[in-house]
Amino acid sequence: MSDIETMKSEALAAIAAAHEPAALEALRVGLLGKQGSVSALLKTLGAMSPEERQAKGPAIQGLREAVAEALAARKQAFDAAELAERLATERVDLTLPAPDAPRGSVHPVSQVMDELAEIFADLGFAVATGPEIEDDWYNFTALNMPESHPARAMHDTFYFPDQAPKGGKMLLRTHTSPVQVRTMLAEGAPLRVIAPGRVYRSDSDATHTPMFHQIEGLVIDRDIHLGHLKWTLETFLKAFFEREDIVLRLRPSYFPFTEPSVEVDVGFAIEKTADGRSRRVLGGSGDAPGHGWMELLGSGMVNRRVIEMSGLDPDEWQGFAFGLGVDRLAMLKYGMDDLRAFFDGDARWLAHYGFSPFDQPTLSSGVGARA
Ligand code: FA5
Repeated sequence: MSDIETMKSEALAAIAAAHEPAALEALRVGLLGKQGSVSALLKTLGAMSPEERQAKGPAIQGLREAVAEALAARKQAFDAAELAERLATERVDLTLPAPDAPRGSVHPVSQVMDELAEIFADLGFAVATGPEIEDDWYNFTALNMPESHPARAMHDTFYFPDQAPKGGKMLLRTHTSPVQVRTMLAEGAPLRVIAPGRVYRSDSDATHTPMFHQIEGLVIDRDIHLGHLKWTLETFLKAFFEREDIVLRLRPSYFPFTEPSVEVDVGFAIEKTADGRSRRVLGGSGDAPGHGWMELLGSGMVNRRVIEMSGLDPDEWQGFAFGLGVDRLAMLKYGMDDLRAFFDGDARWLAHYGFSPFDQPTLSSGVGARA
């Protein structure tokens, strides 16, 4: 038997006899490690003449492969045995009581999203979604903002260098309104949907963050008018703030994708709560002494051009749409002052403002958490 054959059978026998992972690892280092015997043999290949290398090379390479394979197979056997032993001995007792103080908490934005979905589901709205990396046709053009339309500049857009499929550029969507177009194109009419999600703008101060959350609402049907929009918003805001004395102020506004367009303000006052937190409580007119108006959302009747570009006949189908800032709603309901803290990831802030995961919002027991 050649030296190499002898080395191989000795190595394979030693690997087969290794009785624990540490012994196997020592063998691996001794054979294939930097100073290992097989590695040393491999290094001799470099100094051989081409003829010699042709004669001895395959045997040396074969030795390395056989040793590596045997080591891997033995290691796999050890791992499988260890797993089998753990499965046989480790147990989780699901009957044990939960810890007194659960450590995780639900972020206020997730809480408010759940509350909104609950309320709108009760009003018969389905949930629609769209991509966060959007095509500028859906984000702008189809919403009646052709290239060089001045309203595009209002959005401080993050663009990608890539070309979009329909020309123009790819971008991070600046609002949830492109989901209006995507849903009309995919599902036709009639429609009653909300589209919650993340949106992005190059903007940062106490009431603006570069990433924030919006929820879009869209109703398309025959004979829809502004009264339906006002009723829907009033009903939703009363359920969300859990009070009947909500007063809305509708102001004429401008969005290229709605006509007429309406901005909605809500009356608020500042109150000290028992735990010392200042909380903005809504209710009553914003013109009452000590009260003010806070802008909550943009809305309006869907522009005929948008209905047309979404593949529907505007003489047959009309609708209303609204878009609101979820983070601002959370601030207003739960009394936070700085929007940037929402995304700092500070565990103390979350412990203070987070919600119990066990407290699910429901319309019957109240959408506000009682944490
Ligand atoms: C829009 O984004 C329109 N798409 C809304 C709309 C939808 C109008 C459907 C008509 C029909 P606007 O840019 O005003 O509109 O933003 C809507 C809301 O998002 C604002 O009222 C505000 O609450 C919130 N918002 C806007 N920018 C920021 C930001 N940088 N940080 C946090 N919230 C923001």
